[in-house]
Amino acid sequence: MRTYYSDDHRLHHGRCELIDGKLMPCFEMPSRADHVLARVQHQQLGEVLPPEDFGMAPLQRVHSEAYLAFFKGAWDRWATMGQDGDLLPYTWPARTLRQVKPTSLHGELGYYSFDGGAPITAGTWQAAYSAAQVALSGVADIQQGAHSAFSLCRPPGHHAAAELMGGYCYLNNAAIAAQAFLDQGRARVAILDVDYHHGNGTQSIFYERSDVLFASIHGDPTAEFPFFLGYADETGEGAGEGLNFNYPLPAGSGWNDWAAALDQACGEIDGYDADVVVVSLGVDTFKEDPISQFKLDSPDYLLMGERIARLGRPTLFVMEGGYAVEEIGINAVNVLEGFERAIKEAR
Ligand code: Q9C
Ligand code: ZN
Repeated sequence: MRTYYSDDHRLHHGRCELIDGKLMPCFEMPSRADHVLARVQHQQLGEVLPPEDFGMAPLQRVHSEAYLAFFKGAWDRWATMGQDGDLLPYTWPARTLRQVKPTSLHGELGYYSFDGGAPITAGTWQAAYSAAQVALSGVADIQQGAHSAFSLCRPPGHHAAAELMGGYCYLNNAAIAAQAFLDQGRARVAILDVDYHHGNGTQSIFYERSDVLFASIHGDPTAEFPFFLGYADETGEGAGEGLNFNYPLPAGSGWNDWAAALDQACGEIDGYDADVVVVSLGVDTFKEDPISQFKLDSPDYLLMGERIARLGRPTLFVMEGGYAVEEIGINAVNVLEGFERAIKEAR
């Protein structure tokens, strides 16, 4: 399969995040994408191509114009204030507070974010914009007949909602891709989110929709980020009722428990008869991941890819999390190699 990748991801390099009461270097760093790209090339997965530019319209199908304009312009406002450090929010409209949009930079930033984990730097907009184009280029490849494609997006996207950044995410690459598939004539899209963290942004975007099924396997939100979404009783609403599937698993879960949840999710995708599958491919389920609590090992990712292949549907893989930087390439590409191996064996 072909890989889509842009060097623009390097333009986003946050300095630090708050972990256990300390400011630590950001886990979501440029070398993550470098390791994945190096592994794609080493394993000769297929061609590596730069994204095409599909412009703002497909982003506006998922995110509001006001949110996009705020994100695009935030750094210049910050720089105009004489600042050059990372722009980070520190106040949010939580319970008892009003959902008003203030006019000051930090007021607006609090309004448009849900945590302090998504720093805006000078190049964050361009990096996130290009990551969305990387996702859209994978869509175009599949629309032109490819059975699968890999969008090596960075920064990741699945925590970003229509008008919220957070959890290292700004633009929801997988949601933008899913919406593009629908806009280009597909009727039913399934998003399978295998990142360790619940894809709260993606879930919220499609929660009341019947044209997108969302299934996510993740750390139990009673104990894990993002804490406030991702419970098993969130099944969708309105037209989307019965099309949202959360599989929260406890800390320490290994491949057997994880694979049982994957089987269930795949059963739902088969029942829905999705025209295309978008995989939010986070590999922070790895046993050595520094911020996660699952116990998957590198060979398990081959099996993950094989199981996804058995859905027998066109599949776009969109890179999300994974912070064990040395192994992220092996693990992510193992999913793709397992997928391709199963496709070849089925032929
Ligand atoms: N003590 C993605 O994987 N906070 N985002 C972790 C650990 C945020 C993860 C704090 C984790 C966000 C795309
Ligand atoms: Zn994650």
